[in-house]
Amino acid sequence: LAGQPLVISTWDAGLTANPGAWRILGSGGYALDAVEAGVMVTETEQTCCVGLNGYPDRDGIVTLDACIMDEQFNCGGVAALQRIKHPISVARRVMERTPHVLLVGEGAQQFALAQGFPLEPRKLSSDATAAYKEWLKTSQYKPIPNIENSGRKTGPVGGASRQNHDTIAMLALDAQGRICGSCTTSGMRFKMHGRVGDSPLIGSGLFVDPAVGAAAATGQGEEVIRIAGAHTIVELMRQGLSPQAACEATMRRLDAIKSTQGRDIQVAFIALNTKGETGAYALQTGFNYAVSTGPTPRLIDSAFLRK
Ligand code: SD4
Repeated sequence: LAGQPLVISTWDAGLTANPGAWRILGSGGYALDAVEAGVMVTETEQTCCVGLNGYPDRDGIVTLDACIMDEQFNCGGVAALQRIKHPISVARRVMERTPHVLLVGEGAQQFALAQGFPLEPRKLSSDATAAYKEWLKTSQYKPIPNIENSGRKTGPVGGASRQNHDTIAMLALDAQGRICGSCTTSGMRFKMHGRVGDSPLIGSGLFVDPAVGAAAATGQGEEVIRIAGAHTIVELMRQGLSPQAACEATMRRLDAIKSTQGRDIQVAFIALNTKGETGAYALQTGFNYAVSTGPTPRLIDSAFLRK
């Protein structure tokens, strides 16, 4: 008997990404195809900070991180990938066509080219150019919490239509009960060249266990890596916690870490279990996520820890 498909993704990018996934899920398709197609929408968007239109690192270079995981522990990722439009699809090829899980930098690009992905021009979007010029005035690396909040402008380059986040993570349950996940990002804006965040790391930015469920993260990647965020959430669900309770318990653990305490950062989690129950939780106000059980997604404001 076919179950009810569902897709959940981070931020308001989900409003356009979820329908991309739903076109596959709604007609009985495979969750893996859905989470790839869904975030490809975001990777293509002009007005979004995921993919090649994203913000560059401190050297002015856009470097992309992504990973994907299916319902059988197969997984693949790319990190610090340059000039390739769809890192999520390269991540899927790493999973399906190599004996490896993660390719980085030049090697990842070489693999992408060998797989037939076109090399895109080395060029910043006009938004990213303006933001980078502005940043160069002070050259301070300062993660801004909730810059991703769609209600908040990103200063000189902000705009009503711009989706102010740097990552989309997506989890999907298909009609056959298969759960898969994807995550793609341009990473923290103005990061050090070569810096890799949580988003391409299986267990940190994304984790899927077919017997339990899946989880994914967004926000300050270093803090997520420190506690292996997505894997921790899935393990707590294995012990019987709901997706919501597991996201909250993991966030409390993150916030209890000495080096994290008192720092003005944002981290957020989403989770999904095999019953189709969902959860989401953020460290601070400003995080939202999109859930679809049909063609039209619902955007939901997340609960958060620090009041
Ligand atoms: C990173 N987790 O590179 C990503 C950034 C992010 O919304 O999620 N921004 O650390």
